[in-house]
Amino acid sequence: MSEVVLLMAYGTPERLEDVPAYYTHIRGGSAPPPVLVADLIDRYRAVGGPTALNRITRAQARSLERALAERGLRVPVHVGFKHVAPFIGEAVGRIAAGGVGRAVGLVLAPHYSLRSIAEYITYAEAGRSPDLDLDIIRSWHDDPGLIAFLADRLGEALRTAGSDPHVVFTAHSVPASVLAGGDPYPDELARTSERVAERVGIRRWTFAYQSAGRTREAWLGPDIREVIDALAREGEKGIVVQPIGFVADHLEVLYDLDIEARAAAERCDLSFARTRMPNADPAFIAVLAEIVASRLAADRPPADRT
Ligand code: FEC
Repeated sequence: MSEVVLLMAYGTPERLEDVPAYYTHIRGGSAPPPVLVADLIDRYRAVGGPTALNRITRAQARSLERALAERGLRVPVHVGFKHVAPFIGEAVGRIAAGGVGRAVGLVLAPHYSLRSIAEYITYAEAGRSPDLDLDIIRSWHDDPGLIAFLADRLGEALRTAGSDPHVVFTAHSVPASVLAGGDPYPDELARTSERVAERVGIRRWTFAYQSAGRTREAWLGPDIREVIDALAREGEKGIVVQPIGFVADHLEVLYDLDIEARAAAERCDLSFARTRMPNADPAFIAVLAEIVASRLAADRPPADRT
């Protein structure tokens, strides 16, 4: 039976002209008010234009394909984006049309939520044909390789950050309504944070959400800006932020952390540093290759059957 890997990521608009269509897709087809579109375009401009996310995802896919080949696994790696072309459903449709028997799917976000990995699964299922075994990894938040990689990156940032900073782990917020369905997202984020903190041997750390949407509903908190204010009040002198929910340099890192959160820290006289993002670093690609290779070698766990 022939097998492929489907690597899925959020996607970014290639040009500023594409921002309205992108934003409309993120909102499930409902066009955002012009004021929100203008605000988003301003954020892209502030980081130098559309981000490199699509390029980074493609580089991660190429490197993953090579890393698998080095392990003797000659498996093509396809890319599908959630909000830009090639969309996930189209990628699955092409895979199915090619007569592939099984596709192992990995979302480039380690934590499961109804508003994150579950949505990727829904998009992928929509493109599936009955003959294709679509085997999507639901979560990799406590993969030992991921924890070791994150711990290395945190150690590196702490060594260069100067005097004994407080560590703030972050991830994208989601609407608080997910909790009613028993969403595992907060617990998975806590688990990753605890394991990384334990491995690095730090005691002073906090988890905060970032990038809550511009909608009326309640979003999970605390927000990183509130946490920064609280840490300053408690007498901390500086922070190192590690965005454990993201694996690439994109808008939510380059704007929400490097511009917005840094400004919040500076207003409180806190020093601000951030860990480097994984992108296509060979050590990170080795983590992905290990996760995918063990899934290719195994039957899917019952919990992941869709
Ligand atoms: O670099 C880039 O251009 C893309 C950056 C980007 C990433 C990302 C990741 C996640 N999101 C998640 C959930 C939501 C929910 C809504 C929402 C809205 C936006 C908007 C932009 C955006 N997201 Fe995103 N997200 C990125 C970009 N996201 C732009 C729209 C404007 C704004 O609110 O800033 C709200 C949808 C709605 O209005 O109904 C919910 C989650 C992740 C992390 C997992 C992942 O990477 O898939 C969860 C990267």
